[in-house]
Amino acid sequence: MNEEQRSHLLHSSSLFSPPEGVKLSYGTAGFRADASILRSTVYRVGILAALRSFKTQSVVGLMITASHNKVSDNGVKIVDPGGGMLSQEWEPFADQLAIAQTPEALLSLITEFVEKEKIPFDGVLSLVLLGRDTRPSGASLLEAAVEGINSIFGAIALDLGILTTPQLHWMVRARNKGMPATELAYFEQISSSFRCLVDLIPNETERNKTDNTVVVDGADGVGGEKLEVLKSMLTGLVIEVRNTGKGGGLLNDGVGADYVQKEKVAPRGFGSNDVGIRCASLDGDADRLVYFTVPTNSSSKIDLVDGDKILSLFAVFIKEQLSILTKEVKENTNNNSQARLGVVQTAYANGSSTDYLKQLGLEVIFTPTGVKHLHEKAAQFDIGIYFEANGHGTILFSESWLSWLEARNNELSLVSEGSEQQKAALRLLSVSNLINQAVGDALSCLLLVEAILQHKGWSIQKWNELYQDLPSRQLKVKVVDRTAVTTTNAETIAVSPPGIQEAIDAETAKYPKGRCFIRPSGTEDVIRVYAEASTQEAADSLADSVAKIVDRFLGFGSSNQ
Ligand code: G16
Repeated sequence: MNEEQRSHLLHSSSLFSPPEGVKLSYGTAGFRADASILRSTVYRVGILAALRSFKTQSVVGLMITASHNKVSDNGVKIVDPGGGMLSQEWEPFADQLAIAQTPEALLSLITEFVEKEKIPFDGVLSLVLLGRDTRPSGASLLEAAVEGINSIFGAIALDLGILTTPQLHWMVRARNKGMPATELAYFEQISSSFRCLVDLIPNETERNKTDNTVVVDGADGVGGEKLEVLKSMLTGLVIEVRNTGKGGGLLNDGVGADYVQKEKVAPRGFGSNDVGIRCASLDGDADRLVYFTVPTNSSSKIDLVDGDKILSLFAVFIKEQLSILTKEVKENTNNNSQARLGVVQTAYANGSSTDYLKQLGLEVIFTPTGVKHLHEKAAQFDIGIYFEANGHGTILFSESWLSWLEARNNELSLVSEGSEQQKAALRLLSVSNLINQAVGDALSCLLLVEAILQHKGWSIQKWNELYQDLPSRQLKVKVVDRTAVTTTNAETIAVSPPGIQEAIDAETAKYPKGRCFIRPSGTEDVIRVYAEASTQEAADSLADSVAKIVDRFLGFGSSNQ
């Protein structure tokens, strides 16, 4: 970096001093905190994004969102060139940048890092695509990000306005692949692949068995707004969107996938008129999706169809199509096309879902919470399906297997156009175009769920009967310092503070089919507690007792759930 660049950086960063006494870190999905303290962090992430683009000589993304968190929070994260999360190798640098106290300290960190990483500046382009959700704090934080990007000479910031998080991930990936990367291209791709899947449904009788209406809770966020646009491009599906954000409702307040999944109650705007209807809920930035039905008895909990069930539905469908395809391949050619299909879950996955997936003969892998971990593992399969119970997930197809599939489809269209095998190949190709290959995406997952239900002629009730969830309960506990809890074994064992895991084990042993773990949240200042047991009362009681243990070891003296 030359002298002019250094003094430009010093001047620019002097306008964005970090808040005193706050130490933020690049958590499960970037930096998140109360929006009022985020300007300096977002500015610095702007710098980081510009450097990442120079380093990779590709387009990267910067998203301003706090997704499921309350409306007064906000956050920022980087999208890597492939469309996934920022490489974890760069996270420690992000943490250091965020806490540098003075412009000089910041400059010295950047200079050192640029040298260490051998980041080229001359003659290469740096382009950062920016998006934000509908939070009121988004516009001013976006300005801070642009300032950060502009503080690095040669870096260009391109503001794409209000987007869902998965749309930005999709656009970054598309742009780097030389494909059209506009919002319209996104809508066209997912709506046309949905149409292909519906056109390939075996016969009219099957199709007509499923009611083609779904009612969607938009969490009063960006997802509802975008779904209104998408639905006008669809045929064969009727979508009613509620909580679109236009009726004065507050983002994520008694609405949204996180609320519905954790509390197991219907969101605002859903009630006795909706009993038995297929309903779905998006989260604040539309990267999560869960389904539910409203029960007859207004005081009881909803029937939740969570991320594990979405994963199972996808797995059943993909496996079915693969077996049609590979049966034919084995009979007629020597080509060994057996795709390696695997699934990835986290410790939050309901035990029954894991049993079910294993019974299907699938390889199941566990990772810590956070799409960045699941995505990495899923990418090791030819077809990798990953989902968190909270509804965040997608299906990844390897480039090499997709090339084989495309070639196979071309062959089949010459020798047996319209055969069952060719239809299976076309369905799998359509799934790969519909489902977001960059990150979990509620809108594309919604369309895939709807296409599969129509294909199978299943109601939501039939889908929900794939297996029966073990009763579970999740709680949050406020503690003095959540970093005091560290975990191992995909977050199922607490390593510190000493003695806490033994106390949890002793409590869990009292409950038939009991399972319980704790972990520090990477998006909220809390410890999360997850408990599973043979009855709902037992799961509630186990979660309560363990929350008290957490409070005893780390809390303020009284459980705050
Ligand atoms: C983010 C991550 C998810 C994670 C969730 C909760 O979701 O993308 O992978 O499950 O946070 O994380 P934690 O339990 O660490 O707070 P979102 O929808 O908020 O972006």
